[in-house]
Amino acid sequence: MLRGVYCITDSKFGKHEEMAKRALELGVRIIQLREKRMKDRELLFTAKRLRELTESYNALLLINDRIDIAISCDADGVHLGQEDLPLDIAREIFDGIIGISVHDVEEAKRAKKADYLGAGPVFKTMTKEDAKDPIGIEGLRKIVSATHLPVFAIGGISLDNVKPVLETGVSGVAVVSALVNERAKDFIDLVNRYLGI
Ligand code: 3NM
Repeated sequence: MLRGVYCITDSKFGKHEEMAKRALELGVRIIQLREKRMKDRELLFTAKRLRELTESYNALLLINDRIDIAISCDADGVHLGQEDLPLDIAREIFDGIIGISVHDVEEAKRAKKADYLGAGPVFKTMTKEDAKDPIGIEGLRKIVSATHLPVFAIGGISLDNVKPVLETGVSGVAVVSALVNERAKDFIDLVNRYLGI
């Protein structure tokens, strides 16, 4: 199931539930709740609502950063950055899918016990405030070659630039803004067609 379009919800672009529902209706089967500002209680209730929603579409739900919230809402997985809890500690306390953000081959090799890698930003993105410099298609290709794990490319990916991204051999693409415009369906269809989903 770790293939295809991976939708990250971000409250900058609208309500988490609305973003997730739209993506699910268009055929996306992996949703990540990414929320940096909400109070814990509101975040938990949001996560629980997303859990119900994703379950009804038979889709995966992952929670960004927060293993406690992932456990509490019975999510399928968590996504962790380089500054979050180390992978081996996360494994000890969380029984589910663990994805790790990587920026280069060294980080990809260090994350070899993850279930998947998020590699990026591939292109410049306005969505993540503290995004690093883009790794480009070549940087992505190097990461894909250095790991046997499924790789999701992330960062600035849109209908206009997704083809060369797919050609690197990634398992999928993780996006925020590409799913909040009127071309979202074309984007999903293109990715699914390319990956044979
Ligand atoms: N993480 P968009 S880039 C959430 O490089 C996130 O780890 C990134 O949003 C990373 O698809 C990013 O709108 C933002 O560019 C992705």
